Amino acid sequence: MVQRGLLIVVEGCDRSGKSTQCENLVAKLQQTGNDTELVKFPDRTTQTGKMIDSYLQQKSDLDDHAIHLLFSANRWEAMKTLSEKLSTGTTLVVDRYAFSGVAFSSAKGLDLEWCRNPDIGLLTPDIVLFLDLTIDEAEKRGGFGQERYEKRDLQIKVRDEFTKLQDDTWKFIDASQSKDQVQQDIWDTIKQFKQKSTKDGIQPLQF
Ligand code: 2DT
Ligand code: MG
Repeated sequence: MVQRGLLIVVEGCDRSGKSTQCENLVAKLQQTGNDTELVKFPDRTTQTGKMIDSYLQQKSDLDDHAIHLLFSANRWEAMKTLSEKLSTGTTLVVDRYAFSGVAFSSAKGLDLEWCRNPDIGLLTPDIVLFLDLTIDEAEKRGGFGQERYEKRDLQIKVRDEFTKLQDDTWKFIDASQSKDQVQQDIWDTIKQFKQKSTKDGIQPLQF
């Protein structure tokens, strides 16, 4: 029987280096012989993803609840494919997941518990790497972009909301370090986790 792949989620505020680090991690896992793929949410290529993209680029407006549900639907529609990949041995590195969904919407003022509900039942990550960076440090990295949520005041609230969501699957990574050091910390964390989960016998996938 094939050992299932790991579901590794990477979260953090904008400019924390998530996308670069996700690419590095995927490359490193592949080089060391692990069948691995990169997944990114929102997936802007699907029908829901196109609506999300237009909203983020401020080309369209949507009620806060409606966009929250769209982000969640954008994950739900991917679950069958992702779960098949995991069960056939592919490890997935996921750039943003339901934690971003809850952190951003609750930072906008929606009720935290309400925000959690639509994502209940999604695949549970094995490990969540949180790339932690203060908003001052994030801003020093060339400022935020032009998208709807890329604003200082909101980002401060988002970071705060993220910290309310942590549980024992979370590992905090100090994202203020050099790119290489962050990469090293992530690799050490993943290596340790892989050793431990193989020794303990990887648990079945949890929905
Ligand atoms: P990127 O900059 O990573 O493309 O993200 N977001 C993301 C939400 O508000 N809810 C969600 O469920 C997810 C996954 C975070 C685009 C923006 O979308 C926000 C930043
Ligand atoms: Mg962004």
